[in-house]
Amino acid sequence: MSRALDQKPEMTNARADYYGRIGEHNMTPLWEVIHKLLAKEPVTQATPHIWKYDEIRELLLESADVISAAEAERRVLVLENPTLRDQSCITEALYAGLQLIMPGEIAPTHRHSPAALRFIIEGSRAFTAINGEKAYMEPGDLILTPSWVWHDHGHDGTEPVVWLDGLDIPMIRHMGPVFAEPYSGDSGEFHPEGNPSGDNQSRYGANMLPVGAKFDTDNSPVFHYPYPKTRAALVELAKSGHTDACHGIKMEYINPANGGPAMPTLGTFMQYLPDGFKTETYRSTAAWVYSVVEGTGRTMIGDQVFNWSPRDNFVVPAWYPHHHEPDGDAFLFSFSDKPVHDKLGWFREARGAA
Ligand code: GTQ
Repeated sequence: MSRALDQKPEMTNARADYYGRIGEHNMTPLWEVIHKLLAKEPVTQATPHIWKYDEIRELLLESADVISAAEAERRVLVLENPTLRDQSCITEALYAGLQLIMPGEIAPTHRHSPAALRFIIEGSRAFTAINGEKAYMEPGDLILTPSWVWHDHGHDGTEPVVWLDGLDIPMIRHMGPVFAEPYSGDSGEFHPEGNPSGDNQSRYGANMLPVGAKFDTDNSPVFHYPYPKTRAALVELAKSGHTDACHGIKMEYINPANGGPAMPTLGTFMQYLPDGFKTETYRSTAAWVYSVVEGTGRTMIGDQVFNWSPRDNFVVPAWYPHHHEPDGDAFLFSFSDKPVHDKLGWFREARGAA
């Protein structure tokens, strides 16, 4: 017979009395909690959830009447997991938010130890400047602001621009080392202009590296991945039939300098689910935040069904079995804490029905 790790010892008066006395010294018996500390399988406090864009868009746009981007520092509605409210997180390890910037507005330069990704949801011609180099936004683009780089946001276009922010704040907060700093240089609260827009892509994003290039971080030197290029690659790959049963055609954005994830703490992915393709059930120790780019369909997470359309965002917490059923061609962006699980040897996945 195998030993069960989930059996609590019986409580007796003598034990209760003893626990009370050791409690006064800030001690507690491991044997009362070991089954929770060492659960058989990953347990998450997070709940699967979808934020339907058409239900929240007006509220999000209304935030522009409530506060300016400059006064807010970052005008963001944080996507809080329903069972982790007031903790500014979408899973135990991940932060997500929807950021709005209006034409002509600015969000001043700052930097922080948490890393951020921006996945553009609506609008055009806003930009993130990284060390003064502008990345102009179009829907479906991915822009990175790795740990400790100066960044500000601005808007040279004519319509509201909204993007999904993904940050590693909760995991860093858990470990301790969150630092943040506003920029104040000779140029005021904005970093001076840096390289011309697009420089990072020509320098590092053409399957070539400048001779003698050296890198002292695991962050991708490419910080802007425009959607048309990503999309075209996935569509071409689908033609050759290299489709994964659990993921369709799914590609990770990488750091061209080391072949690893684009940032060391946040994995970023785009997946194409061709018309008629249903994925097989999948689960992983890593959690997933999805943003629907194109197409409609549904994702079964545990025993719940989440119907999605473009611009919806939904979360698959750790170890939840899930699968996707697109109605036609669909493109889904996702980000995840997977790189951390990989690096530390914790990553596990299960493919197919359990
Ligand atoms: O744009 O730098 O959603 O610093 C949260 C913190 C966005 C940002 C967020 C941030 C930012």
